Amino acid sequence: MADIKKLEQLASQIRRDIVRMVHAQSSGHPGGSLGCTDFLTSLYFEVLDHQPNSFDMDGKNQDLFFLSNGHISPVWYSVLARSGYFPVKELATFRAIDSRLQGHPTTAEGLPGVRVASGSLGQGLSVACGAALSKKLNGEDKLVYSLHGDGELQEGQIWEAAMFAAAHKIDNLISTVDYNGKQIDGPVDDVLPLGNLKAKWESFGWITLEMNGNDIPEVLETIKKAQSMTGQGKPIVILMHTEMGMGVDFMMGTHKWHGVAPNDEQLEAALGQLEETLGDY
Ligand SMILES: Cc1ncc(C[n+]2csc(CCOP(=O)(O)OP(=O)(O)O)c2C)c(N)n1
Ligand SMILES: [Mg+2]
Repeated sequence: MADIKKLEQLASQIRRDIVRMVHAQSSGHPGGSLGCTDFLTSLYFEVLDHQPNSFDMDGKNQDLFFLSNGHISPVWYSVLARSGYFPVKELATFRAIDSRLQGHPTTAEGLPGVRVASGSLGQGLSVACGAALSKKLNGEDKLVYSLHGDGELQEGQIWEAAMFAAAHKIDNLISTVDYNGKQIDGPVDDVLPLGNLKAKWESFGWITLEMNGNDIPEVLETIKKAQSMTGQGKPIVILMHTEMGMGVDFMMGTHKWHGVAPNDEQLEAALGQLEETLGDY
């Protein structure tokens, strides 16, 4: 039985980390990070069968996660650190020269938890398909998870990978779309509409679920449902409705905080809305 209160406290601390990291370097992406905090907290602290203290690139006999929308690195780095992949105090080096915590994750720095570079949108689903297929070929029963932005779905490579996954019956893969309706330049519907996204994924041969990504109990319940549907010959995608900037009132309801850092006053205002539960780094 998941301790929801504990996960919510973790999420509050992780949101503090996000705004503090981005503020400290005056650069980074708070909007999508705050929107995906509840999902990534649930995934890393409750769902994944993983070994944070003995990281290796292969991740054999572990569940794997691939972040495809790499610009939301602040939330991922905080979740990785706080789940034990590397020291929490290293979050203070976010985006610094020679840091292991580059603006967009790369493997060159050797940061535990990162198995592929991301930030160039569209590539992560192909990577997740390859990893999931390898697990099947190796006879492993572990699962592969991936996260994608909704704006990211405008990349053609996503749909090549979607076709590939269905054709090869990759049924140990649970992908999630951060369906916040927003991207760097404005509403997704204004930039390049996705149409009926559920129908689109289903027509590509995927089992398609939906959830409110800012409701931890619903996230856990939906992932559990997705897990129960693995092994049925089809890949699974969860359309996750989120609010960009969730948790900080002036960052919500707009795409403007996709990649903008708060100034000193805005940081104070943001921190005033996010309880410090585990101690700041
Ligand atoms: C291949 C590629 N093209 C363009 C960009 C620039 N870019 C960075 S984030 C972004 C918007 C992505 O929107 P979405 O996936 O919805 O992320 P959100 O704004 O919701 O965090 C774009 C176009 C990129 N990183 N990679
Ligand atoms: Mg988006």
